[in-house]
Amino acid sequence: MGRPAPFFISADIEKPQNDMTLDIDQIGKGFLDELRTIDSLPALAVFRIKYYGRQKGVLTLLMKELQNKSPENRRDLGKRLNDLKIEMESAIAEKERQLAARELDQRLASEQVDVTLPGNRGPLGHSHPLTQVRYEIEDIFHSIGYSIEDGPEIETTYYNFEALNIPEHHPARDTQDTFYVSDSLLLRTHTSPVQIRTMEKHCPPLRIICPGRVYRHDNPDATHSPVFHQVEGLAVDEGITFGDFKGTLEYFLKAFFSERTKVRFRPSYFAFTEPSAEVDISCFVCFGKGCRICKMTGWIEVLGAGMVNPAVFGYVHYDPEKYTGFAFGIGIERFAMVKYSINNIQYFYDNDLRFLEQF
Ligand code: 2U9
Repeated sequence: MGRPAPFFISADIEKPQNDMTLDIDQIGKGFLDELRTIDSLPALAVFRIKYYGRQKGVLTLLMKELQNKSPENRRDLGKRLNDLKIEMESAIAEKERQLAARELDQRLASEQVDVTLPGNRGPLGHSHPLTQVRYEIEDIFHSIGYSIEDGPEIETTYYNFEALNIPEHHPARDTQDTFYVSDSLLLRTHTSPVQIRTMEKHCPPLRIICPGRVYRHDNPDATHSPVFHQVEGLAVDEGITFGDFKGTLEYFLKAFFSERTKVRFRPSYFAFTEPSAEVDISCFVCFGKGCRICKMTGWIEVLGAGMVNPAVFGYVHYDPEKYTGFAFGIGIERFAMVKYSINNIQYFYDNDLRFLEQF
């Protein structure tokens, strides 16, 4: 706690007159000794009161004592006391400056900000995994000359069925359980109507993909949802062959899944394509040996496709003798599930961040 307070006590003031000179010298020395031990501004404030306090300050009491001195002694002692007072004031002011500077240094050091540290980033959002997969599919087709088209989600039975070679009472209408808005309006069951509308507007050559939401009257379960997403594609030109069809889809599937992917075309049936095919990729888990993912077949079905049925060209007034084309349909959810080994389609719609944050 520093040194003991200097010797001065009020009783000293009652000393004989010739002792006062000595008091002044001793007080000056004691003052400086004690001042050296002061190491904070609050302690300095207390110290100042001790010497300058109005009632019991050491200097105040000495000043009062002067009145008891003879006039000649009073003048001399008064001058000495005044000098001491000035010296003490300037010593306190200097000490105050030093302490204030030191406290400022300490505060600056403790509050120092390292501007080179990286900032705190807030959590960053990103696109939904289905949107990411859609963008990937779009990018691949865009890079080989396809453009993107879209159209209405509420469609007429003409564009959704008839123009696609699915007449009324055709069994194919039953295979796509439909939400009807009225007798002739429905929620589109595929994005194929967009291709019909585009062909109505543009002459060949045509290379388009049509991404979008589609609706089917299915009960939700691990592999079904009444609303899901497709990217359908269509290429029409003179001289498009089955080889173009196979080559384009093989290129796309290798680009999307991996270069090592093998592609297999199995015969199938769709009213709007002839011949039609279901397209499989080699299992990326067992590479064709057979495992749980590919149900021991070595293959995973990923999309449906085929050469455009010439009957469809009749509806849009394209000459079927001059033009050929191929078309394909991709389920975005199916692609995402295969690519990321997701076993329940409902995860895409639950909006559970623990799932979404993985993408
Ligand atoms: C026009 C002509 C032909 C589009 C095609 C498929 C085969 C197909 C399914 C894939 C998974 C639907 O989402 S899914 O369930 N699609 O198998 N889609 S051919 O053929 C067209 C489209 C438009 C004018």
